[in-house]
Amino acid sequence: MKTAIVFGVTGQDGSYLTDLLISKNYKVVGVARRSSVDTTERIGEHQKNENFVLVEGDITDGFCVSDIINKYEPDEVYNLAAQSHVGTSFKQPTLTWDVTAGGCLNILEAIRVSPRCNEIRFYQASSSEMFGKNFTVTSGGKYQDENTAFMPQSPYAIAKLAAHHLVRNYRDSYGIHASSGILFNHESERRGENFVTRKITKWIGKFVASGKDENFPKLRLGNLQARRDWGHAKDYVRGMWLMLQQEEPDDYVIATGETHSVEEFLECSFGYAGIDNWDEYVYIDPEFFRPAEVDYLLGNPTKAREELGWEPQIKFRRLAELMTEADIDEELRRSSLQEVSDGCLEAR
Ligand code: NAP
Ligand code: F7E
Repeated sequence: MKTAIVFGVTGQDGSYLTDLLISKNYKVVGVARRSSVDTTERIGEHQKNENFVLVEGDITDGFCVSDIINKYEPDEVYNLAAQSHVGTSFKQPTLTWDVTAGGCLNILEAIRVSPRCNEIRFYQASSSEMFGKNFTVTSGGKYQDENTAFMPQSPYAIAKLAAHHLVRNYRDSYGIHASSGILFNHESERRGENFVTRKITKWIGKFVASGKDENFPKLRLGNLQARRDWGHAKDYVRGMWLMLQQEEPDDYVIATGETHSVEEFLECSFGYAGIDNWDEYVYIDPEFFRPAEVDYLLGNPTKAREELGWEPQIKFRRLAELMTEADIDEELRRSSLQEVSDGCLEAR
């Protein structure tokens, strides 16, 4: 049985990767930082599984990272932990740097000094945000791939780029089997609620559960013109695993090859909920504009398709529908539970 350590196990990707690894009969050691509240909702079902171990750890603490790697003797290590919100990175740049760049360095160092250095395969969660304002232009259009130059636009993207270069440097310098997945935006029913797609579908769920109350507070958003290449997280964690099954480590773009604006996501998700006039429910709030924006992302995943055999199963429209449906169901369930509990209180 193979052992995998997943840093960032409580996050969106950590939970889907754990689903995948457990289904492939791995022992999974999930690392979660200490919190005053329970953060394990997304991995709840695995906690009873004998092949899953949850350990406390913070990637900014190098000794802690080293201890975990030495204790569990992993075959594979996935670094999904990060301060992953781009907007937040402008407000907390130092923390973002320490976690997102420094954390990756701590893991690489722990692997380098480990007696099992040559047996461990490492995955780093790199990001399309590293391309920032850059794209490659050909007769076929403009896109980003593994050869596009980086021009990061936020403290988050700069920290990710530092980590990306560290991975390449440790691979070249010490022969570590370390790969970076340059993943474009991927979302899901488990996406954090302050990323734009989930913020929209969560609002729709609550609005529908309110009975489409005309006094319901508007959805406050920033730049609706930004374009992203959005896929489903479940597909993307398969790409991570495939990278570590290759004989040689390398970097790969994982994307759907389609680009859509935030406005198109609004049209699609509101439309799915039977609301055609989405613009009447949205308030443009300067609070949600960023000091610097990434306007256009469109990934070219040819290398991943040809070398890993990776293909996305879920694309933009289906993604928006799945997320909207899940949030409507969840909010209707919550409000009916609330009605039952209110009824019980009244009956007392
Ligand atoms: P996420 O939901 O924000 O999860 C981030 C995880 O990192 C959470 O488990 C979080 O723990 C953990 N974490 C934060 N600081 C930590 C620390 N100091 N020590 C240990 N753990 C810490 O992000 P995601 O969407 O799953 O993304 C996974 C990774 O891929 C991240 O590195 C992200 O930057 C990168 N990425 C994401 C996308 C995307 O579109 N989703 C695209 C490209 C790259 P808590 O639960 O305690 O907060
Ligand atoms: O923003 C615009 C915003 O925060 C998408 C992370 O997973 O993917 C993610 O980063 C776009 C931006 O994702 C709101 O300005 C408008 O143009 O959902 P987001 P992101 O910044 O693309 C990359 C690949 C990662 O690596 C990151 O970890 O939507 N937008 N109005 C808004 N964004 C937010 N969050 N909230 C708004 O109200």
